[in-house]
Order: sequence, then C-alpha cells, then structure tokens
Amino acid sequence: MDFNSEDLKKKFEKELEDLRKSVKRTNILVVGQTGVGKSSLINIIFGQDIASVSHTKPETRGFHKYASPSLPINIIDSEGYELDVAEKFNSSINDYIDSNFSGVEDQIHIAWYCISISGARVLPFDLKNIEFLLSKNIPTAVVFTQADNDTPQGDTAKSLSKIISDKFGSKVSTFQASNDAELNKKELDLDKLVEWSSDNISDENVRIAFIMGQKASMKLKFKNAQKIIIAAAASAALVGASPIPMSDAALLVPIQTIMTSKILHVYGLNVGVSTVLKNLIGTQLLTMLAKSAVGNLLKFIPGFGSVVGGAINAAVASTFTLSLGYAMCKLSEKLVSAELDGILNEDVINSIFTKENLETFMNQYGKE
Ligand SMILES: Nc1nc2c(ncn2[C@@H]2O[C@H](COP(=O)(O)OP(=O)(O)O)[C@@H](O)[C@H]2O)c(=O)[nH]1
Ligand SMILES: [Mg+2]
Repeated sequence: MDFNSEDLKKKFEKELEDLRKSVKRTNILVVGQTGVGKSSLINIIFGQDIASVSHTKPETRGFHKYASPSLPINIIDSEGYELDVAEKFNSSINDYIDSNFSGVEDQIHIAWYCISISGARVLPFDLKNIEFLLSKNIPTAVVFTQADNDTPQGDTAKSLSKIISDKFGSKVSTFQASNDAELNKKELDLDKLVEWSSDNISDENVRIAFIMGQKASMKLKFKNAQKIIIAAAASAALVGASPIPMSDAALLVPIQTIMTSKILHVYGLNVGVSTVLKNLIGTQLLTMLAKSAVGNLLKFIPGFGSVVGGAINAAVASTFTLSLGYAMCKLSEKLVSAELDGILNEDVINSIFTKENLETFMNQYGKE
C-alpha cells in the first residue's frame, strides 16, 4: 500500500479551492414585522443571526443586505420597515430590485414571509405584499413563526394556512417554525422549509451555497452528497473494470480524495472554516485513510471475502467507494454539530477522524 500523500494533499486542497471559487452566495429576503421572530428563524437555520453579526448598520428604513462573514449567505432584511402600507413595501422592494438587477448573484433568490402565530392574523397587506413578491418572480414561502404558541393541534397555523392557500393555491407554501429546537425537530417544518428553499433556487451554484450554509437539515446535505458519492463510485467501478490486485487498492484513493473534498464542501466545512482547521481536517483525513491501509477497509465490503483471488473488481471498487462516502458524510455531520456547539477545535477534529470511527461507519453502510 503506497501512495504519495503530499500529492494527495495537494489534490485535496486544490479541489477545495476550486469548489470555494465556484460558490455564489444565496440572497434570502426575510420579511416580517419587528418581533415576529425573523432573527430567531435565521439563527436556528444558519446557527447565527446573520443580520446582527454584520457590521453594516441600516441608516435608512428599507431593505438592507447583510453578508455573513462565515457563510455563503446574505440576508436581506426588512427590519424596521412598515409592511402595513403595501404600496411602500412594494416601492421599497422595487427600488431594491432596480438597483440590483445585474446578475444572478444580485437577485433575491427566495423570500421567507414571516407571520407570527402569536399575532394569529393574516392581514390584507400581507396578501398584497406576497402577491407583489410573486409578481417579481421571487419564490416566496410563508413561515408561521412562534408556532409553540399555537394549540397542540396547530389550529392557528391551519386556519392561517387556509387563508394563504385560498388566495394563492399551490403557488405559496406555508411552514411552521419556532425557536424551540426540540419542537422544530419533532413536529415543525423547519427541514421542509429548508428543502423547499433548496428546490426553489434555480442556479446550481447558488443552491449549493444554501445547502452548505443551512444547518437545519442534515438530510438535505446528505441527499446532495449522495450524488457526489454515486459519481465517484462510477469512476471507481471503471478502475476495477478489469480487476486489479488488492495490493493496488491505492489506485482508488485519488478518486476517494476528490469525493471527500466535495463532501466536506457540501457539509459547509470548506467555506467559512478557518484555514488552520481546514488544514487539520485535511491532514487528519488523509492520515486516517493511509493508516487504515485501504486494503484493510475492504473487509467491510459485503461479499469481498468470496471474491476469487481477492481481486478488486468493478462491484467491489464501487461498493468500497460508496461505503467510504457514506462514512465521510457521517464524520462530516459530527464536525458540523461540533461547529454548531462552538467546539470545533483540534482535539475534537482528532477525536472525530479516527480509524475506529471510519470503520464503524463503513461497517454500518454495509449493513444497511
Ligand atoms: N415563544 C416564542 N418566542 C419567540 C420565537 N421566536 C422569537 N421569539 C421571541 O420573540 C421576540 C422577537 O424575536 P426576534 O427573532 O428578535 O424577532 P425579529 O424582530 O422579527 O427579528 C424575542 O423576544 C424572541 O425571544 C418562538 O418561536 N417562540
Ligand atoms: Mg431581528
């Protein structure tokens, strides 16, 4: 088992850099009256209140774009703007759009229109404002915030949703959210809001930026990582098309290295993570791969023992890559939750990227 780890590290870093350059930031318009819970919603979806950590201070009323320094996400906030005069709202959005019409990177990609369950009302100006957003071709979702203040059956959300669907039919989706993390996980629609958002961003690079930045749905990240893994498995199958001896398993490592950088990217561990941490992740990851001596990992592939002469054929090469990809997703999930808990440091990275963890997850894939 022998591969040039300096070479691999370079490949790995180059891929991360190319991916970083391809990112186009997502612009999300978040509308709602002061106090409905916009900041809380942003906080729970992105792990930070982008509008409050930004250094830009709104000087006039209207729409302000806040750029997160650590995520590929911009929030356009209607904070402080009077929504109750639909004409003013419309002309303010019009001004914003007119001064930002140039390219895909300046457009408003999606809008979250927040209405509080505590207020329990959808007012005529809300309907007008939503209608206006749709007329501008901005995909708009209505988010009922503070849903913990609803009845256990969600009666308020139901009746407010009906007002929206009576008016807009299937053109506007509604979701419930709360700053209560447990409730969000169990009963509310945060992950669906995030999926809706991803589905409604048409530009691929903008969409990836959103998937990377959001922290509310690991499933959405995983779904996108799966496409990467399947493509890598297909390349690996080509390598094994004319079976190679087990001692040449290292031939698969470059494919798996590129796959891994793409997975880290989707999980948001490429953009916004400090260079020091990223270097550490890269080093640890490649060390882990080397230590596990790829050949050893093959024992996790179902049926490998029965392959005559222990050669790596197309099926083995692809299953091996699939299970390694799966394990990388699981390890990345651990990194993301450490990051959310504010404890993504050297020790934690070292404790996540271990041979044991890798083997456990590869084993898990084989059993699924
Ligand atoms: N009960 C409850 N209170 C919330 C929720 N979201 C926000 N709040 C509270 O509502 C107030 C306004 O929230 P904030 O996110 O700052 O609203 P914003 O002005 O729209 O950005 C704060 O006191 C929050 O703690 C929620 O889901 N449930
Ligand atoms: Mg706010």
